Amino acid sequence: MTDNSFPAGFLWGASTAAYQIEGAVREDGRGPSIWDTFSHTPGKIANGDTGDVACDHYHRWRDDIGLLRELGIGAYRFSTAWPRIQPTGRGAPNEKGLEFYDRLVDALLDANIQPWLCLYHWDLPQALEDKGGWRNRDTAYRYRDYAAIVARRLADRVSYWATFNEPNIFTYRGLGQGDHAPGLQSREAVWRAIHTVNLAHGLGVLALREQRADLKLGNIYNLAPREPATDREQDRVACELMGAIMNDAFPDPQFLGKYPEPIADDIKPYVRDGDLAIIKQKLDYFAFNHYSRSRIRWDNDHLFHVGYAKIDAPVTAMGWPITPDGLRESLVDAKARWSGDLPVYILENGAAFDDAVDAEGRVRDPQRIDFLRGYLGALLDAVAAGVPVKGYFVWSLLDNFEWALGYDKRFGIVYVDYTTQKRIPKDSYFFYRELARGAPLDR
Ligand code: IFM
Repeated sequence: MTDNSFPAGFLWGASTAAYQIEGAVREDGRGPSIWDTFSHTPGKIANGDTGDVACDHYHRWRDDIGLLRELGIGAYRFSTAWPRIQPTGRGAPNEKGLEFYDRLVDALLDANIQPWLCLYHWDLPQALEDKGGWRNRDTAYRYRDYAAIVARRLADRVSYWATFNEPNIFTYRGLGQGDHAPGLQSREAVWRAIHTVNLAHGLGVLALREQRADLKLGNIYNLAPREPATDREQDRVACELMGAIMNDAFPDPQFLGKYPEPIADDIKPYVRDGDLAIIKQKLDYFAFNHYSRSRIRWDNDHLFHVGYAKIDAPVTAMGWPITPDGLRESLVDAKARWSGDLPVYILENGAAFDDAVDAEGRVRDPQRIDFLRGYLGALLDAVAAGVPVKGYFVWSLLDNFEWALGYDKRFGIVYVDYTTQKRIPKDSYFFYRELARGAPLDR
C-alpha cells in the first residue's frame, strides 16, 4: 500500500436519511413524526420548507439505486422511518411501511450494494413525543420493540445495522438548543434524553441479536476535536462540557460503562441499577460522522454557557471550517479511547456548497472535490498511524432536506432540482466514482 492508496477491500459508500429524502409523509399509513410537526411550525425552518416531498425518494427509489449502481460503490446507508413502520411508535407494524424497505433492500442486493440500515435518524413518532419522547424512559422500550420488528423483517438480508445516527446532535439540539425537533430548551431534558437513548441502544442491540446473532452492530457517533478558544478557565470549562456532551456522552457508557465526568452527576438521577450493563454491549464496528473541528468559548447567554470561536480556515456554505486534519485526530483519538482493534467506518463526511447547474447542464463543484480530497487524505494518514479504517461513506448521495436549513444547503454529490425532481450527478460524483473504482488519491 502506498500512502495514497486505500487499503485492500476498502468499502466506499454513500449515506442518506429517511426524513431528508423520502417525502410521501402521509402515504401508505405513515404516522406523523416530530420533524413533520416541527417543520410545519412557522418560523422553525428556512423558507418554511418541510420534508413533505423532499427528494420524493419514496417513489423514485429505483432511479436512486440506479445512481448508486452507476457510482460503483459497495454500500448504501439509509434509515428506516419509525413512523412508517409503527405510525404511533407502538403496536402492530404497518405492513406497507415494511414493504417499502423490503423492496429497497432487495433492489440494493440485486445491484450488488450492501445495505447498511440505521434504525433512527431523528424522526421520532409524534405520538411518542406526546408522551415525553426521549425524556421518557419508556421510549427506550418502545424503541426496542421497533428494532425487533425491523429485524424480524430484514435481518435475513441486512447484515450491517446501526442503532442511532448522531445521538449527541438530536438530543442536544432537539432538547437543549431547540433549533431541531422537538424544539425544547432544557438542560434537564438533555440529561434525561442522553440516558434514555443510551438505554435504547443497549436494549436495541439485545433485540437485534435475538433475531440474528451474527449481525454487525454499531452506533453512529459524531466526533470532532474541540479545543478551548483561550486558556482562560471559563473557556476550558465550556470546552470540557461540550466535549462531554458532543463526543463522549454515548461512546463512554457504550464502551466504558460510565458517563463522562463533566456530566455524570447531571445524568445520575436517571440511571437505575443495571442500566449501564445493558448499555455496554459488545459492538462489531465503530462508526462516526465527522465534519469539522471547533473552538469553544464561554458564553454567559447560552443555556449551556457555550459558544463557538472563529477558526482561521476556509468555510463551507454551512459556515463550517474546512479542517481535514480533525478527521485524522478524531480517528486516532477514537482508537485510543474506545474502538481499539474494532473496524472503523466513517459513515458521513461531506460538505454543502452553493452548487448551480451551468448553461451546459453540468454542476461543477470543485470545492467539494477539494474538500473530499483533503478529508480522505486525512483518513489515509490515520490508516498510516495504525487506525483500522475499513470504509468511508459520503454525505450525501443526494441534495436533501437539511433540517432547520431546509433545501438551501446542498450536500449531495448528485444535484436535485426540486421543481422537477431531476437528478444531475455533480463533478464530485464522477470524482468519487474513480475512487470507488480503485483510483489512488491524487493529493
Ligand atoms: O444532514 C445532516 C445529517 O442528517 C446528519 N449529519 C450531518 C448532516 C449535515 O448537517
